[in-house]
Amino acid sequence: MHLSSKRIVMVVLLLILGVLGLAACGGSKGPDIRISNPWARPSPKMASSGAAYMIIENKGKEDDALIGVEGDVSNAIEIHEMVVDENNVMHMKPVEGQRLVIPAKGKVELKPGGYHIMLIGLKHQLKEGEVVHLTLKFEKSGEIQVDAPVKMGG
Ligand SMILES: [Cu+2]
Repeated sequence: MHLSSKRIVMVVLLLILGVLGLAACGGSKGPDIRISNPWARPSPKMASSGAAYMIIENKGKEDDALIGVEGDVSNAIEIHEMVVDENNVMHMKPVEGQRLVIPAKGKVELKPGGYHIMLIGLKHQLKEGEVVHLTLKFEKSGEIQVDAPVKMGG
């Protein structure tokens, strides 16, 4: 008798813990993408391309990936990274497969000297004060609109 009531108490405790656990994580699964501090660099006169930066955070429990960016500011938009070659010279190149993984509970910072969104074939010079509208495409989270103000530095 004593033993079984102890057992019931245990079961009730486990149930309560289970409910609390579900409440704590909101019952949500999958990735949870947040974009912060988007900005674009002013482009020098005559420059044919520009760059945009931001912090992409994934507060969810599943990886996601940035798989493309669209916008009407330039003829094409690519996800780029910086790499150092055998001569210790920095180059930029398109991210392999145009797929930038944003790990669960992690973040990827797009910044000068690192990952960036390359605006290729600018339709006009990017001047401080204007805003670049971009549509980020994620593998699981779908499309996210971002307004990146043109300014010096992040
Ligand atoms: Cu680039």
